[in-house]
Amino acid sequence: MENNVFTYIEEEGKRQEKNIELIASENFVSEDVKKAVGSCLTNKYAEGYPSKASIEKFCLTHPDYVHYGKTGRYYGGCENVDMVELEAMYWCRKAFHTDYHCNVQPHSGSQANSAAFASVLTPGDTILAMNLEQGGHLTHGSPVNFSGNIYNAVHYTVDDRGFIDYGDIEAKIKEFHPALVVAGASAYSRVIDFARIRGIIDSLSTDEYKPYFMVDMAHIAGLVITGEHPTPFGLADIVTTTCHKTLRGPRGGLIFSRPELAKKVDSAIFPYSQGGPLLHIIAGKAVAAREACTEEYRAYIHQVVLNTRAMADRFIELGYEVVTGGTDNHLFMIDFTRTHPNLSGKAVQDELDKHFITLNKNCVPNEKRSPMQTSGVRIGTAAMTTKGWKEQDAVECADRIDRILRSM
Ligand code: DSN
Repeated sequence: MENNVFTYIEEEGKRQEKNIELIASENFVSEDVKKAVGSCLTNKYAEGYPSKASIEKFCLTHPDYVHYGKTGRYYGGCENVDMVELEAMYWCRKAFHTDYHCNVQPHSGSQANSAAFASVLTPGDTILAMNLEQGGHLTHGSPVNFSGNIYNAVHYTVDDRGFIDYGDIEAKIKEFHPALVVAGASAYSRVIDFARIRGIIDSLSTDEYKPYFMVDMAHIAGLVITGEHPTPFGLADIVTTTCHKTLRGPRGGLIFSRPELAKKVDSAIFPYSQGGPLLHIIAGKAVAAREACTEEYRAYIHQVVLNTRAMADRFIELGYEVVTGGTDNHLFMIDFTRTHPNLSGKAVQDELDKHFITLNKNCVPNEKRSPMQTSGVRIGTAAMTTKGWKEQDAVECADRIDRILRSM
C-alpha cells in the first residue's frame, strides 16, 4: 500500500493557507519553530533532566540562570539535548518575566495539568475549578476526564452576564475546603482577576487549611507575556500552559511552579506520568519563547486584542449576542439562544466550513443543547493576526459571516 501521508500534509498546508482560521486555540508557528520541531532531536531519548555538568556549562554563558528541580539523565549522549532543554527553561522564564521553576517537558496541556495536580494532590482530594459548560476546561474536573475521576471536583460558575462569579468561588471554598483552586478557562473572554482569587484564598486560609492555587493560562499565555492580561506569577503556586495558542509555539505544555515545588513537579512529570521528553518539541518551545521576547511579538499580541474587540463589536452591531457583552482578550463567544434560536453552534460551524471559515461550536452559559450541538460558537483572532489581519479585516469577516448566517 502506498503511504499517502505527504499528500495529506500538502493538502492540509493548502487548507491552512486558504481558510480563515478562527479557532481561538490555534495559531501559525514561525519557520524557525517548524525547523526545530522537524529536527533530528526527535531521534534522541533523554529520560530525566539536564545534568549538573550541563547546568554548570549553561551558566557560563547565562550567569543569571538559577536552576531548581531535578538533575540527571538515564541515557548517554545527552550533552546537546541538555543544552536545548536549558535554553527552553531559560527563555520560557524570560518570556513570562518570572523566576518560578519551569518544567518544559509536558507533552500537552492535559499532561501539564495532570502532573501539576499529581504534584500537590492525592487521589480523592477536592479541586475547585470553573465549570466546563461555562468556559472551563475538560481537565479541570470534568466527569468524563481523569481530573473528575481521580479527584473530587467541584465547580464555580459565571453570573447572569457570563462573568466569573467570584462570590461563588468564595462560597465554594468555604463549603468544600478544596485542596486546590484552579483559575483559567478555554472559553472566557474577560480578564480573570488572579489577585482577587489569591485574596479570597488567603482570607479563608488558616494554620490547618491552606489550599494551593493553580492557574491554567493556556489561552491567554501570550497576553500574560506582553502585559495585555494580568500575570498569575507571584500569585499562583503553580502555573500551567500550552505553547500553541497565543504563545505561538509548537503543540505542548509547560508547568511553572514556586521553587519549593520544583522537585515535586519534576517527579510528577518524570517518572510519574511521562517517559522520554520530546526534545524536538522542547527545542520548538525554546524558539517560540525567544520570539515572544521581541517587540514584534508585543505588537502582534496588541493587534490580536484590537482585532478581537473590533470583530466582537461588529457582531453586536449586527444584532448578535456576545457573551459578557464584549471581550478583553483574543476570543469571544456568540450565544444564538435569544437572537437566533433556530441556529445551533454545530449548524453554524458546518455551514461556515463550506465557506472556508473555520471555527468551533461551543457551549454557552446556561446551555440548553448538548455539547455536540451547542447554542454558540467561539471565535478567536490569534491565527489570522499572525497572517496580518488588522481591525478592518476582522470587521469585514464579521460582515461576511453575518451574510452567510442570514442565508441559512
Ligand atoms: N484548550 C482547548 C481549546 O481551547 O480549544 C482544547 O483542549
